[in-house]
Amino acid sequence: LKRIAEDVRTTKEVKFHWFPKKIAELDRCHHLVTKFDPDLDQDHPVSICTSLAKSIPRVEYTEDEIGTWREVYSTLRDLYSTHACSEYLEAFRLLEKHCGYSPNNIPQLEDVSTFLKERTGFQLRPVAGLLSARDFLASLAFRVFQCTQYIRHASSPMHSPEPDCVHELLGHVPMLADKTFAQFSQNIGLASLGAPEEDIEKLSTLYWFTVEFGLCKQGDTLKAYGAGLLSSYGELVHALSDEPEIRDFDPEIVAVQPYQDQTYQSVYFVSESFSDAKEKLRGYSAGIKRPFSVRFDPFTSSIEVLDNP
Ligand code: HBI
Ligand code: FE
Repeated sequence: LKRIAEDVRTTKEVKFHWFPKKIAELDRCHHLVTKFDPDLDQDHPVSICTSLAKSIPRVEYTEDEIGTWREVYSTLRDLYSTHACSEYLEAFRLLEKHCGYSPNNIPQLEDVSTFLKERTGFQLRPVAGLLSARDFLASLAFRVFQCTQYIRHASSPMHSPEPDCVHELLGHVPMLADKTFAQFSQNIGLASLGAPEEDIEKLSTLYWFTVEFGLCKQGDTLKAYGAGLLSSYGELVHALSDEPEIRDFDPEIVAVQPYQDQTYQSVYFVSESFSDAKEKLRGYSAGIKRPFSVRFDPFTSSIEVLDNP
């Protein structure tokens, strides 16, 4: 947007939030938010290597940590065949075969990242905790998923108030191996670039009710694809019971649906398919007011910015 930068006196000038145009600029998208009790975070690494240029350091998890993983993994795995969507099940099978997914091993982010790159071009980047919504969404525009590497505390294996590697590896990673879902995720990211704060808020809410807590139709049944569901035994059972309200996915409605993150959701949204969700999101995103449009160039992994006429 040189025209705007150089010609600041034009009456057409519109201000918008800085956003990364090149993948290397994601180094500037690392703003952490402390939403939860910082005392719970004491044993998280304070500084970790997050550069995309370097490989992700391998972590040697302790026996205690592997014990926590084993407990969650074994419990959830039993539910997946009846509760997870087919795209998830297919990727999970491959992850067990090729990526060290097993009850006795916490997969290494570097191996998982290599796997995802081959499947959908998504890559992982280690991050120290909960990022600002703007930074987190911006990375999705580049098919980068910012991923925690530490595991929840052993005192509550079935619950973590913050994202941890159980949530990322069992919740997010299998879905990011699906082509249509990967495109859907990137599109949320692209819609967020330089968007006003209100739109970031709405896109976060859309992300919440799809990527985190989404359901989809498969044949005559409902299945889960949201990472918050697929990494929580209790909520996965709840979501597919007859307790919650189930509504059709409509971005205009979902974007302003209030939610809370302290207990199970009381409403979930069902997509017909990932292609359908992607099409609906496209329509929604077209309505976000920005003085420019963006296009991802996969050859250079950069964002082309086009001035709107
Ligand atoms: N940060 N590390 C991390 N992981 C997430 O899953 C995450 C985040 N920040 C915000 C966020 N998710 C979402 O709640 C939306 O606001 C995008
Ligand atoms: Fe998540």
